[in-house]
Amino acid sequence: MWRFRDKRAAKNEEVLYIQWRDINWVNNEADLQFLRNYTPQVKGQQLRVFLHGPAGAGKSSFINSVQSVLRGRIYRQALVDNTSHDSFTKEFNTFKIPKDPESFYPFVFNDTMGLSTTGGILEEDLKLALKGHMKEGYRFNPESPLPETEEFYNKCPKLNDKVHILVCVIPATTLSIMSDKVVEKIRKVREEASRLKIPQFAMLTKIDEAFPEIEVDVQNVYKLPSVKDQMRKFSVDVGIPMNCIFPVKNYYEEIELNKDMNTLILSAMKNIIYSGDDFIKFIQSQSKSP
Ligand SMILES: Nc1nc2c(ncn2[C@@H]2O[C@H](COP(=O)(O)OP(=O)(O)O)[C@@H](O)[C@H]2O)c(=O)[nH]1
Ligand SMILES: [Mg+2]
Repeated sequence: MWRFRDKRAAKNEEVLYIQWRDINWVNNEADLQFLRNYTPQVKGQQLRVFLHGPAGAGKSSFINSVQSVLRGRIYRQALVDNTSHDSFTKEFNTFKIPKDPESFYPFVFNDTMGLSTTGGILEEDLKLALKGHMKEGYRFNPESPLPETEEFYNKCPKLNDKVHILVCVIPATTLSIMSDKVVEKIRKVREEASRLKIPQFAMLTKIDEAFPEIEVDVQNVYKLPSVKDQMRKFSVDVGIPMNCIFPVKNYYEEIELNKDMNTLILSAMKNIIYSGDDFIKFIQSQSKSP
C-alpha cells in the first residue's frame, strides 16, 4: 500500500496517481537486452555521448550507473567526486564500458568539466568537442579555448571522434535556482548542437533528493505534478523538448541494484541510443550523397 510521506502529498492524492508517461515498471528486460545487444550498422562505429552540466550534477554518477545496470552489479569507479565544490573532471576523457574481456560496448561517454559561470568549460571548447576537434587527454584551460596549433587539436576528425548525442545533466535539487548565465550557456551549446543536427537530451538527476515522494518510491516520478512542472520549465528555458528530458536516480548510496532505478536509466539510454543511431545514419547518408 502506497503511503503519503507528508500532508502536502496527501492533498495531491488524485493528481499524484495519474502517471503521465508510459513506462514499464514490471519488466525492463527488453530495454536491457536492447542496450546489451545494440550494434551500429557499420563495424567499428561508436556512438559518442557527450555529457555536460554543472559540477556535481551527477554526470560521472550517471556513467557509473549505466555501467552498473549493464554489469548487473554496482560499479564503483573513482570518477565520482562527492565534494562537488569544484569541477572534478579537468581532462577530456572518453569512458568505455567493457562488454566482455575482449570488447567494449559501442557507445562511449565524455564527461566534461562543469558548466559554471566562472571557471567551467568554455563554450568554445564545448563546440570544438562537439565537432570532434578535441583529442583525448586534453586538459581544459578555463582561461582560453583549445588553439588550432595545439597538439590536442584534431584537425581532421573522423565520424567516431564527433559527438553524436549531447546530454545536459541537471540536478532537480538546484533546477529552480540555476543562474541565468548557466541557462544561457546550456542554450548556446544546444543551439550549436542543433546547427550540427546533433540530437539532444537532458537528464534530471537527484530526483530522490528533490522530491521526498520519489525517495519513498521511485515509481512516483511520473505521477508527481511538480516533477512535470520542473521538466516543462526546463524545456522552455533551454529549448529541449519534453520527450527528450528524462528524470533519473543515479546509484550513489546503494549497495544493490534497484529495478525501478534501472528502469529509468534504461529508458533514458534506449532513447539516447535510438537518436544517436539515427544521427549516424543521417551523417552517412549525407556523405554518400553526391
Ligand atoms: N541524491 C542523489 N545524489 C546523487 C545523484 N547523482 C549523483 N549524486 C551525488 O552527487 C555528487 C556529485 O556527483 P558526480 O557524479 O561526481 O557529479 P559530476 O560533477 O557532474 O560528475 C556525488 O556525491 C554523488 O553521490 C542522484 O541521482 N541522487
Ligand atoms: Mg564528474
